[in-house]
Amino acid sequence: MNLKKQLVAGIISLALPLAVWAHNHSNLDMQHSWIKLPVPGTMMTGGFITITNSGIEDEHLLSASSTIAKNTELHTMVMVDGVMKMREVEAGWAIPAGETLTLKSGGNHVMFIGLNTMLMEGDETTVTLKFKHAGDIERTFMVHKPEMAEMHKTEGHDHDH
Ligand SMILES: [Cu+2]
Repeated sequence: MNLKKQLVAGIISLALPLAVWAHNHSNLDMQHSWIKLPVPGTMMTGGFITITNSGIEDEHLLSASSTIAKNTELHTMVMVDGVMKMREVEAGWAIPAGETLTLKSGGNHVMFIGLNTMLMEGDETTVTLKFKHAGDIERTFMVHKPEMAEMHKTEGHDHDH
Protein backbone atom coordinates (compact mmCIF):
# COMPACT_ATOMS: atom_id res chain seq x y z
CA MET A 1 0.00 0.00 0.00
CA ASN A 2 1.50 3.32 -0.97
CA LEU A 3 1.41 6.38 1.21
CA LYS A 4 -1.51 8.00 -0.59
CA LYS A 5 -3.66 4.89 -0.30
CA GLN A 6 -2.76 4.57 3.35
CA LEU A 7 -3.77 8.16 3.88
CA VAL A 8 -7.12 7.64 2.15
CA ALA A 9 -7.74 4.47 4.14
CA GLY A 10 -6.91 6.37 7.29
CA ILE A 11 -9.34 9.12 6.49
CA ILE A 12 -12.11 6.65 5.72
CA SER A 13 -11.58 4.75 8.96
CA LEU A 14 -11.70 8.05 10.84
CA ALA A 15 -14.79 9.25 9.02
CA LEU A 16 -16.88 6.12 9.56
CA PRO A 17 -17.08 6.20 13.36
CA LEU A 18 -17.86 9.91 13.12
CA ALA A 19 -20.80 9.19 10.85
CA VAL A 20 -22.10 6.55 13.26
CA TRP A 21 -21.57 8.91 16.15
CA ALA A 22 -23.49 11.71 14.45
CA HIS A 23 -26.35 9.36 13.70
CA ASN A 24 -26.66 7.83 17.14
CA HIS A 25 -25.54 10.36 19.66
CA SER A 26 -26.06 13.83 18.38
CA ASN A 27 -29.16 14.37 20.51
CA LEU A 28 -27.42 13.87 23.83
CA ASP A 29 -25.21 16.59 25.19
CA MET A 30 -23.13 15.46 28.15
CA GLN A 31 -21.27 17.74 30.53
CA HIS A 32 -19.47 17.69 33.87
CA SER A 33 -18.78 13.96 34.08
CA TRP A 34 -16.75 13.30 37.20
CA ILE A 35 -16.19 10.75 39.95
CA LYS A 36 -15.84 11.68 43.58
CA LEU A 37 -12.37 10.91 44.94
CA PRO A 38 -13.05 7.94 47.26
CA VAL A 39 -12.63 8.50 50.97
CA PRO A 40 -9.43 6.58 51.91
CA GLY A 41 -10.30 3.07 53.00
CA THR A 42 -13.69 2.94 51.30
CA MET A 43 -14.34 0.71 48.33
CA MET A 44 -17.14 2.74 46.80
CA THR A 45 -17.81 6.15 45.35
CA GLY A 46 -20.22 8.09 43.19
CA GLY A 47 -20.15 9.43 39.64
CA PHE A 48 -21.98 12.45 38.30
CA ILE A 49 -22.93 13.86 34.91
CA THR A 50 -25.32 16.27 33.26
CA ILE A 51 -27.15 14.89 30.22
CA THR A 52 -29.32 17.10 28.03
CA ASN A 53 -31.64 15.56 25.47
CA SER A 54 -31.69 18.08 22.66
CA GLY A 55 -33.59 15.76 20.33
CA ILE A 56 -37.31 15.54 19.63
CA GLU A 57 -37.71 12.03 21.03
CA ASP A 58 -37.75 11.05 24.66
CA GLU A 59 -34.66 9.16 25.86
CA HIS A 60 -34.02 6.97 28.87
CA LEU A 61 -30.84 6.22 30.77
CA LEU A 62 -31.14 2.50 31.49
CA SER A 63 -27.88 1.58 33.22
CA ALA A 64 -24.19 2.28 33.56
CA SER A 65 -21.16 0.00 33.51
CA SER A 66 -17.47 0.39 34.20
CA THR A 67 -14.29 -1.57 34.75
CA ILE A 68 -13.28 0.22 37.96
CA ALA A 69 -15.78 -1.54 40.21
CA LYS A 70 -17.41 -4.89 40.67
CA ASN A 71 -20.85 -3.30 40.43
CA THR A 72 -21.90 -0.08 38.75
CA GLU A 73 -25.43 0.95 39.65
CA LEU A 74 -27.79 3.90 39.30
CA HIS A 75 -28.71 5.32 42.70
CA THR A 76 -31.04 7.89 44.14
CA MET A 77 -31.25 9.40 47.62
CA VAL A 78 -34.30 8.76 49.76
CA MET A 79 -35.23 9.96 53.22
CA VAL A 80 -35.69 7.04 55.63
CA ASP A 81 -36.61 7.95 59.22
CA GLY A 82 -35.02 11.35 58.80
CA VAL A 83 -31.79 9.96 57.34
CA MET A 84 -30.76 10.26 53.69
CA LYS A 85 -30.04 6.84 52.24
CA MET A 86 -28.96 5.60 48.84
CA ARG A 87 -31.21 3.30 46.91
CA GLU A 88 -30.73 1.57 43.57
CA VAL A 89 -32.96 2.75 40.73
CA GLU A 90 -33.31 -0.31 38.55
CA ALA A 91 -35.45 1.40 35.93
CA GLY A 92 -33.02 4.28 35.44
CA TRP A 93 -34.31 7.72 34.52
CA ALA A 94 -36.31 9.10 31.64
CA ILE A 95 -34.85 12.11 29.84
CA PRO A 96 -37.78 13.70 27.99
CA ALA A 97 -37.07 15.61 24.80
CA GLY A 98 -35.63 19.01 25.59
CA GLU A 99 -34.95 18.18 29.23
CA THR A 100 -31.81 17.67 31.29
CA LEU A 101 -30.96 14.84 33.67
CA THR A 102 -28.56 16.04 36.33
CA LEU A 103 -26.69 13.49 38.42
CA LYS A 104 -25.05 15.39 41.24
CA SER A 105 -23.46 14.99 44.62
CA GLY A 106 -26.22 14.52 47.19
CA GLY A 107 -28.76 13.52 44.55
CA ASN A 108 -29.11 10.94 41.81
CA HIS A 109 -25.78 9.36 40.95
CA VAL A 110 -23.88 6.51 39.38
CA MET A 111 -22.62 4.22 42.15
CA PHE A 112 -19.38 2.30 41.92
CA ILE A 113 -19.39 -0.54 44.44
CA GLY A 114 -16.37 -2.73 45.10
CA LEU A 115 -13.68 -0.55 43.55
CA ASN A 116 -10.96 -2.73 42.07
CA THR A 117 -8.53 0.07 41.39
CA MET A 118 -7.03 2.92 43.39
CA LEU A 119 -8.58 6.14 42.09
CA MET A 120 -6.39 9.23 42.38
CA GLU A 121 -7.11 12.90 41.87
CA GLY A 122 -7.08 13.66 38.14
CA ASP A 123 -7.46 10.04 37.00
CA GLU A 124 -9.70 9.51 34.02
CA THR A 125 -11.81 6.45 33.44
CA THR A 126 -14.39 5.43 30.90
CA VAL A 127 -17.95 4.76 31.97
CA THR A 128 -20.43 3.25 29.53
CA LEU A 129 -23.92 4.68 29.73
CA LYS A 130 -26.70 2.60 28.21
CA PHE A 131 -29.58 4.51 26.65
CA LYS A 132 -32.84 3.13 25.33
CA HIS A 133 -32.45 4.73 21.90
CA ALA A 134 -28.85 5.87 21.56
CA GLY A 135 -27.52 2.56 22.88
CA ASP A 136 -24.18 2.37 24.66
CA ILE A 137 -22.24 5.62 24.91
CA GLU A 138 -18.77 5.74 26.42
CA ARG A 139 -17.93 8.81 28.40
CA THR A 140 -14.75 9.88 30.19
CA PHE A 141 -15.15 10.68 33.88
CA MET A 142 -12.41 12.50 35.78
CA VAL A 143 -11.70 11.85 39.44
CA HIS A 144 -11.95 14.94 41.65
CA LYS A 145 -12.41 15.94 45.22
CA PRO A 146 -15.99 17.22 45.57
CA GLU A 147 -15.01 20.87 46.14
CA MET A 148 -12.76 20.77 43.09
CA ALA A 149 -15.60 19.52 40.92
CA GLU A 150 -17.93 22.18 42.29
CA MET A 151 -15.40 24.85 41.39
CA HIS A 152 -15.14 23.49 37.88
CA LYS A 153 -18.89 23.68 37.57
CA THR A 154 -19.56 27.08 39.02
CA GLU A 155 -16.49 29.08 38.07
CA GLY A 156 -14.99 27.07 35.27
CA HIS A 157 -11.51 28.34 35.95
CA ASP A 158 -8.36 26.44 35.24
CA HIS A 159 -6.56 24.27 37.71
CA ASP A 160 -3.18 22.68 37.61
CA HIS A 161 -3.71 19.16 38.82
CU1 LIG B 1 -25.08 5.32 45.83
